[in-house]
Order: sequence, then structure tokens, then C-alpha cells
Amino acid sequence: RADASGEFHAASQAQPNIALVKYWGKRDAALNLPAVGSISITLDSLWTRTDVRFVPGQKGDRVSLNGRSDEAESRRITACLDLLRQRAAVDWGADVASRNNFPTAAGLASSASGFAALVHAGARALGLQLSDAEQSVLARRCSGSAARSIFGGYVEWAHGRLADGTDSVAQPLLAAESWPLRVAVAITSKAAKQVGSSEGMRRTAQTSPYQSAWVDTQEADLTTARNAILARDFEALALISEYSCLKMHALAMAAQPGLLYWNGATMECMHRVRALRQQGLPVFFTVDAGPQLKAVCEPSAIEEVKAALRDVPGVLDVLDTGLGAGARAISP
Ligand code: 2P0
Repeated sequence: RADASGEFHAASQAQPNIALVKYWGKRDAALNLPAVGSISITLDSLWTRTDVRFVPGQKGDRVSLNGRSDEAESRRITACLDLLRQRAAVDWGADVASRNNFPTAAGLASSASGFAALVHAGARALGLQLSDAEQSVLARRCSGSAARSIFGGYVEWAHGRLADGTDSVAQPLLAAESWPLRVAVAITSKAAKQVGSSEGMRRTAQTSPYQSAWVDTQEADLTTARNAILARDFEALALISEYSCLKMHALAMAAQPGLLYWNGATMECMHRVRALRQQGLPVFFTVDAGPQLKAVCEPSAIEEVKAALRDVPGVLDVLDTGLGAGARAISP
């Protein structure tokens, strides 16, 4: 299985994705099965690049993230590599070097691109011939949203019916080129978030009185968003996306203690985006488990959207990206 130079080595790139119909909650924490399906867009100019080298005989993994080591992240990476080692029936340690060109762990879905790139590179390094769907299932077990970053463009991750989770997999709905929307990301804080997504979801499911309403209403939202995407109906996608975002945050805010992922600037950005849309600009917002605001717009609106967000007090920076492809090989 080794490559031409006798090494078990590969590198891959994956991009973060942003959910328009949100994933929040698990029905099985061990297999990382979601309580709800979700729909996302994969971005293009933000990326994770990950290099994986398995070393026969090596005990344990050596992990470098943006040039540094982090014990908690290394444990998650080892757990993910264990799934690949199990498949390949080897017990070799790996050297992993991964970097992002955007802030890690601040609500920019670094775990989505990170684990999608890790599974993609790790599978190839071991010579495993995995389909995209199989990679999506493995990435899901490492971090739920990573299931979606295996694919590009508009992606749906299914709730699934099977107890073993093999059908809780992402699949593409529409290629990025078929509806090339743009995304402006307003960075309102560069600090790592205080409550990670897994802990936030656990607390929400245990204590939020809105959990069952969230689960019960998701199928209808998925249908609405899927239809809007297939019809390329911007206004319909705007309404369902803002609805799902605000519903997820209301659910999480009602946990005990309540989860507050926004800061003041996040809220100001939401008002600014709503005002722009009222003026006729094709733009809507979404916010994940962190304080950054993502404004999704038609290409013609991107400069005006960026300028408006830059103008909001508390906005530190505005990134700008299109929609991109799924996980893929790069030269090591
Ligand atoms: C999403 N988020 O659909 C939702 C919306 C954040 C808010 O998926 O525990 O890092 O690793 O499965 O995927 C972030 O959660 O959580 C997330 P785990 P993940 O994008």
C-alpha cells in the first residue's frame, strides 16, 4: 500500500461549510448521529491543509496544528485516526501537520474542514479505497459537520434511519458553479469560544424546553431549503436560513445555563443585513456556535455587503469567499 517512495503519506485540503439549516443535537453521542438533518454550503477561499504520514512501528501520534500542539485537539485527532487504523487493520502511529488560513475554534467551522481533510488524507495514506459517502460517514464520527465538507457546493447531511449510522451521510444537492453565491464573514472576535459545540448540544438537549419542537420542525425546514436551492430561489433561501439560524440560537439560549454565542457586534450585523435586504439587496445572515456573522449574497451585492459590515462598530475584519469544492488531494 505504500507510495512510490515507500511511505504511507498523503495530504488533502478541505474547506469549511456553513449550515443554512442547522445541525444542533445528537441522537447518539458515541456514533455522533445527529438529532436532525442539515443543509450547508461549502466555502472556497478558507481552507485546512493536512499532511498525514503513518509510520510503521511508531507508537502514538504526533500532531501539529498551525505549528503548535494542543492536547485536547490531539486526542480528537487520535480518535479519528483510530477509525482509519481499524479499517486498515494497522496500529501505526501517525505524524499529522494541519494548518488553517482562518481563525481556529471561533465559530468558523474549523472542525468541519479539519476532520474532512484528516479523513481524506488519512484514508489515502493508508491506501484505503473509500467512496465519498464512506469518507463522509467517517468524518461525521469525528465531527458532525465534517460529514458535509467532504462535498462541495450545496450539501445535505441526512438524519439517517439505521442504528449503526451508515446512512447518516452527506450528499451534494447542487454544484457550487450552478448557483455561485458569495459569503462575507464578519469577524467580531478572534478568541476561542467558551463552550464547544459538543458540550453546547449536550446541555441544550438536557435542559432546553424547546428541544422537541426543534427536532419536530426540522424536516419541514429541510424540505423548504432543498426546494429553494434546487429552484435557485434566493428570497426563499434567505427566509428559511435566517429562520433556522434564529431558531437554533433561541433553542440554545433557552438551555440552563443559556448559551450566548453572539456578542453585540454580531447582533448589530444582523440588523445591518436585514436593513440591506429591506433596501432590495439580495443578502441574508447566518450565525453558528460563535460570534462571527456570515452574510450570504448574490455576487452583484458582495462589495456593498462587505462595506456595510466593515462599517459596523466591533467588526474587526471582513473576509470574502465564494462556494467551493469538496475535500481533495494536494501534493504533500
Ligand atoms: C452546523 N454547528 O450545522 C451547526 C450549527 C454549529 C452551529 O455543526 O460535536 O463541530 O463535532 O459533531 O460539527 C458545529 O458542531 O459538532 C456545528 P460535533 P460540530 O454547522
